[in-house]
Amino acid sequence: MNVQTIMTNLEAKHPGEKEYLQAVREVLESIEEVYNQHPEFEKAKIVERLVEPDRIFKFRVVWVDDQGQVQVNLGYRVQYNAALGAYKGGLRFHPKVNESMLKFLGFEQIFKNSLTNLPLGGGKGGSDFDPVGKSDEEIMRFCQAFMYELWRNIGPDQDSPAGDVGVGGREIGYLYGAYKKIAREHSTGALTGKSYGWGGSLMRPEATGFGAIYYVVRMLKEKGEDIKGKTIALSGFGNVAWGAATKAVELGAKVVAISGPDGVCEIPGGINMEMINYMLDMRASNRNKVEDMATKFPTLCKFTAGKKSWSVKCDIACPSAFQNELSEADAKELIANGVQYVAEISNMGCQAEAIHAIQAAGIPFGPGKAVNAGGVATSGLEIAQNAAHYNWTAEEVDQKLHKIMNDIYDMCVQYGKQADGSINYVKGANIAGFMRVANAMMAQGII
Ligand code: 2IT
Repeated sequence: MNVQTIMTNLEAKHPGEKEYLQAVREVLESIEEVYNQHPEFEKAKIVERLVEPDRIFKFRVVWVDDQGQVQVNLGYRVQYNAALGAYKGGLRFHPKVNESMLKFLGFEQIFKNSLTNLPLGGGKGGSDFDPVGKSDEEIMRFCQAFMYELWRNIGPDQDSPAGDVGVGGREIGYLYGAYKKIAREHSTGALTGKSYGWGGSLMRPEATGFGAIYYVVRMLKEKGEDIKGKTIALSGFGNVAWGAATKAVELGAKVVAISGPDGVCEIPGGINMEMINYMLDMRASNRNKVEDMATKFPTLCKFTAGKKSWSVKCDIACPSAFQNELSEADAKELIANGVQYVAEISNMGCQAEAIHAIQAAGIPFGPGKAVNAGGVATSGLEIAQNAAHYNWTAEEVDQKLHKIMNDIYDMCVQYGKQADGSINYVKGANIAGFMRVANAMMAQGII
């Protein structure tokens, strides 16, 4: 494989699909060396097959808002690769959603799901629907309209969506209710992230953030350090930041920043449980303003409009909101302020130049597809429980999640250890994730 030749062809075929091309380039660059040691991969055109999704569904979603106005959105589901199992991946509702964004997320999902060692293929979907400012009824009507179209293409043995940015427990409830009504399929794993009591798994809401902190703990341990007493800057205040903050505080770390599209909330004394719980109210309000935290806790937080979490001095920086949210300039500011570790909890949270700057400074960098894999892993555990018509206890799920994250960490070290003893977690995650998919594709023939 020649990465540049493949990228030139892809750029010509998919012009302007920035995020998709960025995600593909990052993976190809890190697997190139290993790939070229396997002439059978080249002969079977594994990479050329892997970079194009199996199929993409794109559909119109029509719904009526509270004013009686007809609204028209676009819906998508990208079924990317099923070598390891039925398609699996979240749904993102955000005004910037387009095909490129969902292709990047679906492509990343293939390798992330592979890292979990569960039988999960890769997929992603969503809509350009903007949940900000929408009423609960509008959210419900939109979810129902979205499912009118999507239901035919999903199912526990076919494709199982979950949440992502803009899609949480409430949305999954409405989507699942609509799915059951239309498909007449009940108690199945056609969607994950359901609430406990009607098919959901305990610990699924916490899983992405908890898993990420389990991974970060291992990154620190590698250097003989403990998370206790470390300061952490998170971004966003959604499900991912909420779970990470909960586990970080439990382990004695201090979360000193969260953020929103409006700015950053600095929390010099560290976030407390009351504030962490308030993050849930902030999300449910659909206002999408982190300033609400400072309004509610004025003596503990300081809000600064237009600033990001990366302007706050911290030991560990964890992007946990959106792709490309941490730029090269942000990385340099973090480095100047003494950051010791960076771990992406969002998907592709760092721009490529930011990752290069962090790695060049000798700072360990954990990539999203490994760090945040606990979310989809626990979705896999939810499907397993659904198939068995059984529920595991929170301790059982957490134990399995913890083991999966430890195994992912070990695989990243195995494939990412450099000659000088340092660990390139990006390379480790990409190679480990890729090899399992490539071997499955080889075994299943040219299809
Ligand atoms: O990016 C992700 O891994 C998710 N949004 C979760 C996917 C899932 O199917 O649980």
